[in-house]
Amino acid sequence: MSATELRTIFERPALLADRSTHYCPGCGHGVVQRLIAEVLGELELGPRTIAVAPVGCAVFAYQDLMVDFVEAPHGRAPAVATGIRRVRPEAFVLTYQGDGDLAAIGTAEIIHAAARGERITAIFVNNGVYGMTGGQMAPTTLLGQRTTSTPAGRERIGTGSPLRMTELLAQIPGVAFAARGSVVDAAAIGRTRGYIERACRAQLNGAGFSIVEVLANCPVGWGLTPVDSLAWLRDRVLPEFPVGLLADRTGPPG
Ligand SMILES: Cc1ncc(C[n+]2csc(CCOP(=O)(O)OP(=O)(O)O)c2C)c(N)n1
Repeated sequence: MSATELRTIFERPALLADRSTHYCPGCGHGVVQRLIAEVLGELELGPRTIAVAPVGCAVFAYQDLMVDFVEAPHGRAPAVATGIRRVRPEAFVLTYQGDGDLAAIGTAEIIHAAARGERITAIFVNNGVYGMTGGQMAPTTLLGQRTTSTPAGRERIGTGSPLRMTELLAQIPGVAFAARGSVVDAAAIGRTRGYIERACRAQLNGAGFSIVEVLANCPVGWGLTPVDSLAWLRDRVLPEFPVGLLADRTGPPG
């Protein structure tokens, strides 16, 4: 290649909106949304995708991803996605929720959608706090973690322990695929992309409910710089929420 020849090595995925991000500097949501845009594009699912957005910072998926969206506040995304899937069987149905929305406000909806084996794909961004409303404690907040509603650190007595939602879901027979990844570094982001692709394929194959939890950083909600928030994610969050495959029932019945 001569010195004047240029080669494209990095592009914005076609399904990611060409606009400035709404997110705070260093926020993990944008990375997750880029991965979704890449996978939906690769699988040529853009035109037939109907996604469901939640409350919280996660809601901005509806303006960042160039697919059709329905807004379902307060944890009801899996219920709304169920309705969409049933009246539009040809659609590819995706939900995008934060941990306050999925693991607190909408616990019943996600568990029963999984129990019914709904053929929907859930992307669950776990940043350990209620980001949009000011960094309050979520069910996923670590013990000892300071939040605006636990200023002395979360204590087991009174507020319980971090809830491993995806492990809970993984043991339900209707769950075809469940995995947890993170955005802590480039290698982890690559693995998370692979999980999102496998979860989408599980729906395409009619295997059942699929979910990918993504451990993400919330620098503002955690009161840390973006760099320090990634160190916290690596050193504190990952040991409490092990990444990896949690369930794969996509193969032929044994
Ligand atoms: C009935 C009701 N309860 C609470 C809220 C406030 N609220 C807005 S977003 C949100 C949760 C956000 O947390 P999370 O799902 O973790 O998403 P993140 O912002 O961290 O992405 C809450 C409780 C509301 N708008 N209405």
